[in-house]
Amino acid sequence: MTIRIQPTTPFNDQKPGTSGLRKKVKVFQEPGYLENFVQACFDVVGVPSGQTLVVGGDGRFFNDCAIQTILKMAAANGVTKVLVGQHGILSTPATSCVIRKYQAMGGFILSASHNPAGPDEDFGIKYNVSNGGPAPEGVTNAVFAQTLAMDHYKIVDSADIDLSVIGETQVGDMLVSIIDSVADYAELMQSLFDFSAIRQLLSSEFRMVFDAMHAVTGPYAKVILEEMLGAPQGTVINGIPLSDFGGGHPDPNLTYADALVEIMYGDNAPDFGAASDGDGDRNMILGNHFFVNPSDSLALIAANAHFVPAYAKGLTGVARSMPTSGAVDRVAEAMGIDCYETPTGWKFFGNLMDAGKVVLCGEESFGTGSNHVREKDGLWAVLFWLNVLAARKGESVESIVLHHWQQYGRNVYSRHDYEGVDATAAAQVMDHVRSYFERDLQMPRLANRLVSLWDDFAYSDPVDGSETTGQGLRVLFEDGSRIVFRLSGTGTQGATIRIYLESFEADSAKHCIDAQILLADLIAASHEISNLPQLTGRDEPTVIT
Ligand code: VG1
Ligand code: CO
Repeated sequence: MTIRIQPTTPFNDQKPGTSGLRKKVKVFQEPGYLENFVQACFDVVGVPSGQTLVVGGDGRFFNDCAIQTILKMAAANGVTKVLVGQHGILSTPATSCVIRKYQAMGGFILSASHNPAGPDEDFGIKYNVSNGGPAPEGVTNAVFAQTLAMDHYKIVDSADIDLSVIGETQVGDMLVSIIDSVADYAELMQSLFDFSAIRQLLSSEFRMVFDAMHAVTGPYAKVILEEMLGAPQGTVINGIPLSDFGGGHPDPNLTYADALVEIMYGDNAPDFGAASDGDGDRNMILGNHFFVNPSDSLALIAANAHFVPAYAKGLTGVARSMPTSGAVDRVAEAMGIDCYETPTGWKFFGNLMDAGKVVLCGEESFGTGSNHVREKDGLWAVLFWLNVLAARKGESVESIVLHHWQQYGRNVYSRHDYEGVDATAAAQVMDHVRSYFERDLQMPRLANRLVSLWDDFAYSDPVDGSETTGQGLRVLFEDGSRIVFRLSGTGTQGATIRIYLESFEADSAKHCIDAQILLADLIAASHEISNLPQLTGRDEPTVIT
């Protein structure tokens, strides 16, 4: 095996965002761009001998090319063995599962999640560490520093391998094992949930539909829902992964999963609908004419965990990202368990799970998961809901949510996204919020409420003590309501402003009222303190959740 030391020059824009490095495909296709980042990861994590690496992705355009390059670089960097999903396919949670099961040193996930795919769209790469979770900030910061100092990368000159055939082959001196993309993950799911109860539910009158949005979850959902659990053929729609996701935007929300929304809000709608995103870590849960807000879904999952075999023995604790509503906090309080509040992004949950402090985690952005892996997990959430629906025989999704609100009260919640905003205008919006509060120390009244605190959210990791700052501007009101402003860290074009709005409603007579109506005064206040409409020229959000 001849290792080639290829001279290179640094790129100055390889700082990983909320979830890895995401850029246009065209950027990743520039000579050395992918290679520099991969080499920086190897340089930072080191490659002790005898180690296994996992590589897979969501099947988007450039997935297979990138895998061939990574394999040649892994061989040159001394990796002993690589596990690759067949056709280069591994969902994000499946990659996490495989890293853990085979005690790999870590893995590369090739995905830009729900960002559109294709030659002119987005690509992404993320390194996950040996616990199966995204590299923590200490590692991603070190990788970024390393990218700024790159002068060479290592690669072997060998032919591309066939990713379509399960079995073993070699790249240089390194063994490559092409594995079934679904099997390990499906086995893990079977070990967590009551499959026979779900099978019974799916063979009854109960009807469901799962929208894989032409992204990675198609093969997983077909095997698990249709083959293992006996759901009728056709339960999984848009189930074939396409390199451009069929031209769609596989973000499971009310705007982009419009085909599913139409079915679930149409005549003769099924009892249960769900969708996942590009890389399979997000989920949207719908009932017949009913949308489950992801923050509520996390709270419901926690409150109903005793119905699910793997969680029946109780939860040590739960965690949510800061912008996620406090609905799960109320469940944790009632259960007498700890609830942690972290910055946005799954990398902050890993330490808490490894330390045994939390079992369930969630984000308002359609992400829920548990310590079964170290990523959020879309199909896991769907199976959780199915297990709960099977256990609470005959109850609809809507009635389960309404009963939950009756018991705990409702954390009325919404997120407004302004996508593709000019980056300078987005920065001005954030500055406007800061200066609104900085101009006098007296806490103002807004939306007929007294502001009790405003800050830029900072987090001190309770396990390793690491500090993270600048995670979103929070305006907290005395009555528990909140407005949060954050700039997205996953986009590739301009900026996305996220405004998160929350208030608490104890009165069940008001629980059926639309969140946008209940939050109208906070929405108006958010515009007043940010001057967003004037600064961005937008009067409507791109996406409302
Ligand atoms: C978004 C979500 C965040 C999530 C991240 C990665 O980040 O808000 O909750 O963890 O995407 O999810 P941002 O910085 O754009 O708000 V995924 O499914 O893109 O891997
Ligand atoms: Co995703």
